[in-house]
Amino acid sequence: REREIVEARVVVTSPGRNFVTLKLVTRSGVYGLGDATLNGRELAVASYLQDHVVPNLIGRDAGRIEDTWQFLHRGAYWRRGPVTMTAIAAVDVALWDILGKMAGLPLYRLLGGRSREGALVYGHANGRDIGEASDAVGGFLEQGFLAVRAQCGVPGVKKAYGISSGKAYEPAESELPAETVWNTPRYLETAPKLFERLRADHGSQVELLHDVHHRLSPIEAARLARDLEPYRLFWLEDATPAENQQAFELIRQHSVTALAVGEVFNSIWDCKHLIERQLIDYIRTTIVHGGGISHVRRLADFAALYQVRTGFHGATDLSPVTMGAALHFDTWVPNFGIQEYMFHSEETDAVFPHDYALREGRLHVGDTPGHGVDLDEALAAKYPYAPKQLPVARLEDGSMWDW
Ligand code: GCO
Ligand code: MG
Repeated sequence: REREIVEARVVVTSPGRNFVTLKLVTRSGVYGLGDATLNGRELAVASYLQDHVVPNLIGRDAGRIEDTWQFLHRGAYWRRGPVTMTAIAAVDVALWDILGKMAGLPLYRLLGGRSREGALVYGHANGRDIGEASDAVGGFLEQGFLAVRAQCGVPGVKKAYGISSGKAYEPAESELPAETVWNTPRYLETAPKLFERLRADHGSQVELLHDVHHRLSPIEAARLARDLEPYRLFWLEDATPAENQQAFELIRQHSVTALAVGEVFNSIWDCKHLIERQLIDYIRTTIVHGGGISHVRRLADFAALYQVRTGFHGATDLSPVTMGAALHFDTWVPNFGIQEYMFHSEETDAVFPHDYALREGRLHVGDTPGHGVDLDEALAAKYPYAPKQLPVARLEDGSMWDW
C-alpha cells in the first residue's frame, strides 16, 4: 500500500526552452520523475498523459513497472508512434526512479551495476564556415572532450541545420517554423573538405562525428560515406531517412564509414531490419522517445546480438531527466558506444538540479538513489510554456525537403 500511486502531475515549463515532465507520487511520499518532451509537439504528449494516462495510474502499485508498461502499450490498442511512446517513457522512467529511491540505490545498480567508469560523450562544434568549425572543435578539445560532432555552413545555404547564430544552438526558435533552403550538391562538396581540414588541424586521435540530418537520398548518402572514409569518422548520422530500412543496404554496399541512426525512432520495430542485417553500427533511440528504460533495454540487448552499440540522442530538447536516466543506462549497458551531450542552459539546469558531472570527456553519474535528477517546481512555474516549432526546409524550386 505504501507503493500506491496517489498523485500524478504533468509539469510544462520553459526555462529557455520547453520541457514536459511527469511527476508520480506514492502514498509514502516518494516521488519519481520522467521526461515527456517531444520538441515542437509538446502539448500533444502533455494531453496524452493528463487526459488519458494519469487516470489509469492513480491507485496502481508503483512497483509493477513491467505490468504498467504492458498495460499502457497493449491497452492503448493504438500502438507505437512518438506521442504514445514518449508518454509511456515518462511513466516508465518515473517508476524506475521511484524504485531506486525506495531501494536506496542509483538506477545503474538496479539495471545490473557498473560496466564502466564514465560514459564517453561527444559535444557539438559548428561554424559558419570550415575555419570557424575547426576553431570550435579546438575549443572542445581544450575542454577535454575526446569526441566532437562537427557541422559547418554550406556556401549558398542560409541557416543550415546545426549551425548556431552566436549563442547556443536551439533550432525550435519561433512560434511558426523558420523556412530554410537546402542545396544537396553544395553540401556534398563542402562536407568532405570540412573533415579534411579537421584531420589536418587536430590530428588522427580525436573522434569526429557528423549529422546529415536525413537530407540525402540513399545514393547521395553512399557517395558522402565513401568520400568521408579517409577521415575515419566515429559515425555518420541519419545519412538518409530510415522509414525504409532497406535504404541503408545501398550505403553499406559502397562504404565502410560507420553509420548511426534512430533518434526519431520510437520502438525496436523501427530498427529491426537495420540491426539484424548489420546495416548500422550505432542505434540512437533514447529513453524519452523509445518507451523508457523498459523498452530501450530490450532494444539494446537485441542490438548487442549484432554488435550494434548504443549512441543515445542527447540534444538540449531532451531534458536533464532524460540525460540522467540515459547516463545510468550508459553506465550499465554492455554494448555502450557514445552519448551525445549538449550543454543545457543555466536556467534549465537550475530547474532540473542533477548529480551527473563531466570529467575528462566522460559524464559520470552520482550515487543519489534513482536517476539523480530533480525538478524545482516553484522555479519551473516561473517559466510559462511558449509555443515553438522546428524549422522546415525547401529545395531552391520551393518544394518541401527534409530539414
Ligand atoms: C541531434 C539531433 C538534434 C535534433 C533535435 C530535434 O543529433 O542532436 O539531430 O539536433 O535536430 O533533437 O528536436
Ligand atoms: Mg541527429
